[in-house]
Formats: sequence, C-alpha cells, structure tokens
Amino acid sequence: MTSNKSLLPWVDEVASLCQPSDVRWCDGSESEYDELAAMLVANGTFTKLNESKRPNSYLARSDPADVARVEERTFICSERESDAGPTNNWCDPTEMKEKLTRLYRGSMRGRTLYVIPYSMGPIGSPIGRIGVQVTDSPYVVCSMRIMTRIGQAVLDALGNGDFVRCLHSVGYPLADGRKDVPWPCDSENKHISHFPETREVWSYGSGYGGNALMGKKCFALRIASVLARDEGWLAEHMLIMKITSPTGHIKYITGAFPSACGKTNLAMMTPTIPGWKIETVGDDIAWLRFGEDGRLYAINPEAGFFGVAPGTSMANNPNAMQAIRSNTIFTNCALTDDGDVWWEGMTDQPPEHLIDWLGNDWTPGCGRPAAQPNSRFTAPASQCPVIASEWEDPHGVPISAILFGGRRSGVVPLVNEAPNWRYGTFLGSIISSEKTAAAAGKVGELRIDPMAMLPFCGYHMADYWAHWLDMGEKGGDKMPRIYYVNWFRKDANGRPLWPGFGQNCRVLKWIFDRCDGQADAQQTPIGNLPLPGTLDLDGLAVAKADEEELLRVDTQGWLTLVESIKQHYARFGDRIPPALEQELTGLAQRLRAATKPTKKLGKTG
Ligand code: GTP
Ligand code: SPV
Ligand code: MN
Repeated sequence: MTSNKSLLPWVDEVASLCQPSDVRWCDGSESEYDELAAMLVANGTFTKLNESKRPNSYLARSDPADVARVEERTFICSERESDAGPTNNWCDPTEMKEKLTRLYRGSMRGRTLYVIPYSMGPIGSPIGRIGVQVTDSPYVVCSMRIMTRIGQAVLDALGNGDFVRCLHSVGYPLADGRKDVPWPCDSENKHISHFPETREVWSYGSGYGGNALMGKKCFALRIASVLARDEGWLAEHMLIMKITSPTGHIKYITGAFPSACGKTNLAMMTPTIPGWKIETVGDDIAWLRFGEDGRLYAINPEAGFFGVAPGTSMANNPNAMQAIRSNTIFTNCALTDDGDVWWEGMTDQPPEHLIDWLGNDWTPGCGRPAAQPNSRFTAPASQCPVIASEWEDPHGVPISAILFGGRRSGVVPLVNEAPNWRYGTFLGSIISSEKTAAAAGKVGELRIDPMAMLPFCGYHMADYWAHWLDMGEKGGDKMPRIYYVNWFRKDANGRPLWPGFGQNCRVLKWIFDRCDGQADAQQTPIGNLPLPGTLDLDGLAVAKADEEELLRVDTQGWLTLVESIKQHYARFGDRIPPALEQELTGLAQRLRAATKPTKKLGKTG
C-alpha cells in the first residue's frame, strides 16, 4: 500500500482521535465507487437517476443548513495573525487545534474512516502536488474520485514524499444508538481551518462542496497560494481556455471571476463567430509557473467540474450539458417524475411536476425554486466534448492573456485592457462583484473581491498583491496581458445590455487580436478600450446605443469607485505595495482630467 513514513502514523493518530469503527484505504477503482454509491442509495443520500436518461448518475439532497461554502466559518490559522491579514478570519493554530480536537474526539464513531490519497494535477506532473484526505463521508469519496485523481497510483507517486494533510469529518457520530440521516453534518459547529505553515487543513461539520472536497479551495487555493508565494508561482481561482482563430492560430487565456460569475460557462462556451474554436483546459482553478522559455504556463489541478447547475442549458452551455449526461453526481437539483434532474433555466418551460431539492412536491408558479440556487453537478472533465487535447499536459499551456471579471450592473465596461502588468495587477486588486449563492450570506451585495480570491487567499492579501507585482518583475515583457471584463452590465432600467455566454467570444476575439497587435484601441483614463467599431458585433442584435453604453467610461462612477478603493486599501495599512497606491493616484488624476478628448492608438499601441 504505502511505505510513506509519516502517512501511516498520521492515519493511526486520526483514527484514535475520531474513533471510527473501520478504516478503509481508497484505491480509486470503479468497483469501489459503485459499492459506495450503492451504500449511499441504501442510506437515502443518493437517489439513483433513470439509467436510460442519465446513466450511472445520482442525485443527492443535502441538509438545508449545508448548501454552500461558509466564509464566516473559514479560518486561516497562521502562526502570526498579521500573516492572515484583514480579509481572513484568523485564529491561533494551537487554540484552533485544541478546539477542533474536542469536536473530532469520537466524531467518526459508528462510521468508516476513508483514506483518500489524491493528486492535484496529472499524477507525477512536476507542477502537481499530492494530498491525503481522511474523511467519514462516502459522498466525499465519490466526489473526490471525480474531482481529482485518487488511489494507489497516487501513493506510488508519493513514495516517502510530503503531502498536504486534510482531515475531514461531518461531525455526526453514530454512537449510543443514534440513527444515521441522509446528509449527516454538524451545521452549528462548522469549521474550515487551514494551517499554512504545516500545510494542513482541518474541516469539521459540513459535507458540502468546497467545505468538504479538500482538493478544491482548501488545498488548491488556500494552501497552494502559500506554497506559490514561497516558491515563486501562482495558485489562482481561474478558468483556462484554448482559443483557435480561423487561421489556426492558438492562444491560451485564463480568467478569474468570483464564484458563480461565469468561469465554467466561459471555459466551455460555443463561440458564435464562424471559424473560431474554444476548448476547455480548466473551469475553476489554475496553477501557473514560469516555463523554461520565461513564459507563464498553467495547469488545471483538478480532474472534474463542480459546476453551478441553475442557468445551465442546451441553449447557453451545450458542452456542459453533454459533459453531465452520465457518470455525474447532482447535488440539490430537482428530480423529475421520470427520474431525471431539472433546475431553473434548464428549459424555458418547467416540467409540470417535480420533487424539489428539499424532497417536497413542486409545481410551476408555487413561488419556490425547485433547485437550490447553489445546486451543482460533479462530472469528469474528460466527458466535456470540447476538452482540449492538452488539458492533462503535465507542463501546462502557455498563457497569453489573463481576464479579471465580476458581476457589475454598472460602471465597469464590457472590456478594458491594462497597458501593463502593474496596472493589470491594480485592476485585479479592485474587482468588485455582486455576491452570489455560492457562499452562505446575502446575495446581490456588492463587495470587492480582489483577483476573485477574497475567500481563497491563504495569506495576507496585500502580500499576495506584492507577489503578483514580483511575478511581473520576473516575467517582464513575457507576462500575459491583463483585461478587465464585465458580462453583466445593465441599463438604467435593469435590462441586461450584453447577451453573454457564446457571444462573449466577440470580446475574446478583440483580446486575441490585441495580443497580436491586430486590433485598434483607444486610451481612456481607466485603460485601453475597443475603438468604436472594432468589436466584431456582426450578426448580433446589439443596438448602437447599447454598444456605446457597454463601452462608456462612467467617469463619475469610477470617481466614486476610487473613493471606495481608498477605503479598501486603507484596510491593509502600510503593507499595501506602493506601486498599487501609485496606480490608484494615477487613475484618480486621469479621471479628474477626463474632460479632455481621447487619443487614438495604432494596432500595436
Ligand atoms: P463557481 O463554480 O462558483 O466558481 O462559478 P463559475 O464562475 O464557474 O460560474 P458559472 O459559469 O457556473 O456561472 C454561474 C451563473 O452565471 C450561471 O447561472 C450562469 O448561467 C451565469 N452566467 C455565466 N456566464 C454568463 C454570461 O456570460 N452572462 C450571463 N448573463 N450569465 C452568465
Ligand atoms: C466556488 O464557490 O467558487 C466554487 C464552489 O467553485 S466550491 O467548491 O464550493 O468552492
Ligand atoms: Mn469557483
């Protein structure tokens, strides 16, 4: 099994603390998956979907108190509080471990402890990393088998090497005759705790998504961002896509958008301009490193999609719909009378009857959503019809451009190019977005979510920006170009101005051409915008006035934004990199002088 000198003692230690009735090492085989899935069906966690409609697929309904990531229960327990910074919840690591040790004591009684060795990135990739998750949730085992690469091959690759220790318990022991429930959790006592110095994650009380699938946000972002800082690379909340132009030229682009703001949809979109091709490398997380040629290369550390279900349809994301046709776990979606799944936006007309995500009868017009707004599908990336052939290249793909984006009904234009890495880093540091159902809390509230990493950066946010600037210094003119995009701008009456989804390729085409010095731009106080008429809107019914509004620099809106950025930056005190302060001052000055006419740039300007 394993000869790793620290793995066996660690598993023994966890077992003696959590007191499971059994310990099982996961081999990652299909038969193991089938056995666990059958057990989950018997226990009521899974409903097997109609085999002829959705082969080898299941629907899980969670506890209504466990439906999303819990940011207020997420902690960065660095030794020094100042290393966690003002955007993270901090707790002294010794104190947190004492507290969690009390919660973990006996927390797996009556259950099996599963040991999941997993690889983030292709097994053996020089950029990849290994983690071991110990969990008492078979739902998590099944999900991890889709989302990561698990099993004996990982132990073989690990040898006696280092791994990230991830301890997870749903916190629902079956002691003293207590009966199991379909979705065990301890929602009152959830803790998602990270120990960056010792590369550990201790998660307790939740079985859902990023709280429980440790490879995702806990390891691949919070712990990995610390590794990346220490080792000179980047761990980012980014999709990775491959774009092929009609002349056969290829570029790879990454994009950071906050949770539920369009990464999965952009990564596998069907472009509407003839001759262009989009393929998927990753839909949520990117690890980026300098290659031998000095360029930045990205790998997708994951092996599956944990995608937002509502809004996904054959009309706007056929590739996702095909990726989830089989071998998929659905969580908190609605169940149709013929044993399939449904969610808001899947079809124009809802079915006449459903079982909603809470297990109740549902009919159209009843006033309740049938699927939970953060309901999700868990599907193998290999099933995506437009998965790029190089998606598992252990060396990654070279990146030409990085997009930042958010959900903003106003102020932020459709696309804006940073003239250089430093200003691009500044734009990343100020992206703001309306909150979504991906995290517990109020939806729609505007918040600044730097680099879409607010809930995922494992250290001080200002140090993280300094690291970005430092990477730019190292990479020089080989760094990707940076763009700030917004698919969600509305007019004064709340009408969306931009159709989004496959039509976003029009913006991607402009970016692609800009990278080659083939598209015109105009310099504005906030950055380089498409010169009117340069965005290819052929065949698209966007009114001239709407196009102007999409590309309008809302000077007043930006001046107000500058004030909120000042407050945002003030939170970081003197740890804020001076370069970003200078970019902010420069932006404010240009906005104040904005009454002057704009300057036309040539194709390479
Ligand atoms: P996480 O997995 O939480 O990180 O989300 P994500 O960034 O991958 O977002 P995703 O692509 O799943 O989209 C979230 C929601 O936004 C879905 O309901 C989509 O239908 C919707 N959406 C995605 N792209 C667009 C777009 O271009 N325009 C509009 N209007 N909605 C979009
Ligand atoms: C996100 O919230 O950004 C997600 C879902 O991708 S979760 O895995 O729950 O973090
Ligand atoms: Mn995400």
